[in-house]
Amino acid sequence: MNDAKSSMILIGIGGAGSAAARGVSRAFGPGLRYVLADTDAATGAEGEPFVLLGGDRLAGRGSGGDIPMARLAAEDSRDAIDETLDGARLAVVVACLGGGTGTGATLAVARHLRERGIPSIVFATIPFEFEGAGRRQNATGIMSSIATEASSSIFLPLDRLVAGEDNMESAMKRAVDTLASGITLFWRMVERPGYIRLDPERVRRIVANAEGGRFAVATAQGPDRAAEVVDALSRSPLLAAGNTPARSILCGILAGEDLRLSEVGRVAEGVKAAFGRSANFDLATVNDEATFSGRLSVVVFLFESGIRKDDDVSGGSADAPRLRRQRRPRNPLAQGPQGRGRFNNVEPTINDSGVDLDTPTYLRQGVTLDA
Ligand SMILES: Nc1nc2c(ncn2[C@@H]2O[C@H](COP(=O)(O)OP(=O)(O)OP(=O)(O)O)[C@@H](O)[C@H]2O)c(=O)[nH]1
Ligand SMILES: [Mg+2]
Repeated sequence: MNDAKSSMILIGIGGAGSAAARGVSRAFGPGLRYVLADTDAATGAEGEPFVLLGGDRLAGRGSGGDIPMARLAAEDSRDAIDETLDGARLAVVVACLGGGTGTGATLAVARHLRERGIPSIVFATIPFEFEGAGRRQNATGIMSSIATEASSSIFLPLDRLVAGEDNMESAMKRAVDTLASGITLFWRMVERPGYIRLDPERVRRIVANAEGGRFAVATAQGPDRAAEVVDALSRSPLLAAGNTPARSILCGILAGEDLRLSEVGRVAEGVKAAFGRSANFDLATVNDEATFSGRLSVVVFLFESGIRKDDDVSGGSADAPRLRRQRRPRNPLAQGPQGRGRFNNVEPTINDSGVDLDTPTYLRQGVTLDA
């Protein structure tokens, strides 16, 4: 169900991106404003808010993995997308990179949101290793373009999202569940908080001024649950990013009514100690007595750039010119310094289809070289 009053909208793109957005909507319950967008007419269930991308171009049959086609389809459908954006002040986009629509349409939608002056945070997964080099190259070839268009972007390698999972089917399912639970928590921190809430305008400013992002969720129960959660988060591969310090930290605590004040303090202290005391730190709590009695779940979002601790965040909103500033595209999978010597921090060459031409041709075309 859509809540016209909400200024945050969730946009699920492509088959798997739409499944993740639907998962968030189900977990949140009524009131979450969302829309699904796909080139495949079968994605939208009856009664669901759904935009069919590229109706004339693709006739609802999906893009069949064609990234440039999916991107054109999304551009064709800008008016239909616009109809869903009325009054939106922050867009959360979720997509799974690798196929045609989740990859190509996501870039087009992120660009469209930027042109409309709506800050966006894109959650995008990178295919599993077992999906093969082609799909992974589709994803890695477009990441820096998406990072440039979106206000902030969080790229989640599926392998890291479910590290340690061996069974393929449960890994697939758990990956989407983890992604959906992180976004659900984000939503609840803003729109259905417990004792401490995040101000939606402040979140909007953080996202609008951020660059790279990371997120992870950890859950524990028992007397030491706060310390265990902090320990798990500080070791999470999803939050590790070489030497890139976090500039903004959003921390959400989900618990039942047994949440103790000392636990809130311990989590806040532990997260600050793990991810940087000089970063801007925002905390929210979310109550969930029905499912969370005894359990404590903490989500941490790290943004590599954002409003500084001493910035004035009291008034105003992110302005469109700021959204249009040039960003330095980055390789979100990189764990350390990017590039060396004269290639350090060099802008990649991206063609009109979003393909990174600095990637060697043999890699882009999936040619195997003899050793
Ligand atoms: N975890 C998980 N990931 C999935 C699942 N299905 C697809 N994916 C991931 O999502 C990526 C994109 O697949 P789809 O969403 O099917 O593709 P699409 O965006 O609809 O693109 P086209 O159908 O080619 O237009 C895949 O490469 C996988 O990494 C799933 O059931 N679970
Ligand atoms: Mg599809």
